[in-house]
Amino acid sequence: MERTFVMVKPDGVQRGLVGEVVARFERRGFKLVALKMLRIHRDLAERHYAEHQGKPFFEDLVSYITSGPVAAMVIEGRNVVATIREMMGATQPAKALPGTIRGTYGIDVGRNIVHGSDSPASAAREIELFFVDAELLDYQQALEPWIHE
Ligand code: DAT
Ligand code: MG
Repeated sequence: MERTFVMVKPDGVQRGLVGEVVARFERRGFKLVALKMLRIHRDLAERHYAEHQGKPFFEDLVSYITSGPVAAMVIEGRNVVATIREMMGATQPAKALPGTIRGTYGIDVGRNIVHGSDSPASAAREIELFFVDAELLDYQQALEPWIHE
C-alpha cells in the first residue's frame, strides 16, 4: 500500500487548521500511520527542501517553515500520493480550485498551509527525514473492507 508524507505548516497550526486537514484525509478513507508535532530547525528544513536550494524564494521558505510548530504525518492508501496532492490544490493558493485545502484556506504562496509529497520517491525520502521506523504504526483499519472493494 502506498504512503505519503503530509505536514500542516506553521500557518496552518497557528490558524487551528490541523484537525480540519487531518479530518479531510480520514474522511476520504485514508489511514493515518504516524502523526506528531515538531519544530523544524534549519538543517532539517534545508534537507527537506533541498530541491529548491538556490531559488529566489528559498530563504523565505526556510524561515517560514522554521517559524513555528508543524504537524507531520504519514498517510497510507491506494494512490494516496496523487490523491492528497489533488486534495491540497495548486501550490499557489490563488490558483487552487475551491474545495481544495489551499483553495479553501489560502491566499499567498508563502502561506499555503500544507505540504504533501509529490511522488512515491519523494514520499519515501521525506518519511525517512521526519520519522523513525518505530513511529510508523502497523495496524488494521477496521473499516478497510468498506473503503476498498
Ligand atoms: P508544493 O508545496 O506544492 O509541492 P513546491 O515543491 O514547488 O510546491 O514548492 C515548495 C514550497 O515553496 C511551496 O509550497 C511554496 C514555496 N514556493 C514554491 N514556488 C514558489 C514561488 N514561485 N514563490 C514563492 N514561494 C514558492
Ligand atoms: Mg513540493
